[in-house]
Amino acid sequence: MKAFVFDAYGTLFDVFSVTSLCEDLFPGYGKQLSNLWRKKQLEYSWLRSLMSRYRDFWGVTEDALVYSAKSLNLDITASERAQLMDSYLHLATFPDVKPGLEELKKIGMRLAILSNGEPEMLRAATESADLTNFIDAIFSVDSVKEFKPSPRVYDQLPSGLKINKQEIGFVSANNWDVSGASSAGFATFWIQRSGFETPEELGHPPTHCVNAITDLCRFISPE
Ligand code: 2OP
Repeated sequence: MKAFVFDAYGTLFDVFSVTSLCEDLFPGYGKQLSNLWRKKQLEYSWLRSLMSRYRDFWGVTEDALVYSAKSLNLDITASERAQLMDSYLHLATFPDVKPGLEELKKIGMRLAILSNGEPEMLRAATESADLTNFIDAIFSVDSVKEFKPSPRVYDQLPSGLKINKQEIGFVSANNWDVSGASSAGFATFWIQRSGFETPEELGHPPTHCVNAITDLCRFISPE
C-alpha cells in the first residue's frame, strides 16, 4: 500500500457540524433539517447520476437544502440559505482526522481525497480545516460528471496517482461508498466511528473495518 485515498464528507469533514447553525436559524428544527439535508443531498446525487443530469455537488447541496426547508415548512431567506451553504466550506473535522493523517504522512504514505464535492468546495474545506499540508492530491467526481458509487469515479485514482490499483487503499465512513470502491476493485477501509453501523447488503463488503483514521497505520508494514 502506497497511498490512502479518503472520502471527504462524513469521513474527514463532519457534515453534521452544520446542525448548530440550523438550530440557531430554525429553533427546534436543527437536527431534523441537517439530517434531511444530508439525506436529500445524497439522494439527489444518485438520482442525477441515474438521470444522466449531472449538476455539481455545490448545486446539488443547495437544491437539497431548499427541498429540506420546504418539506419542513421552514421559510428560508436568501441570506439564511447563503449562510448555511457557506458553513459547508468550514466544516469541522472528526477528532481522529488530524492525528491520523499526521501519523500516515510521517511513515511516508501518499494521502489524497476522492469526493463527490466540486473541486472549489473541497479546496475551501481542506484549507479551512488546516489539512492542506497532509493532502497530496484532491480528486473530484467533477472530472467524470457522475457521482459515487459509479466505478468511473474510483477508476480515476490509479492514473491520477500514477500507481497501481493494488497500492491504493480507499477509506470511507460512508458504507455505501465503501461498497462502491470495493466493487470497483479497490482495497477498502470502512471507518466505523460509532462501531454499530449495519453493513450494506450490496455484495461488496469492506476489506477492513477500523474505528478511526488513527488505526490505519497498523496496516502499513515498516520498510
Ligand atoms: C463524498 O463524496 C460521499 O459525501 C461523500 O465526499
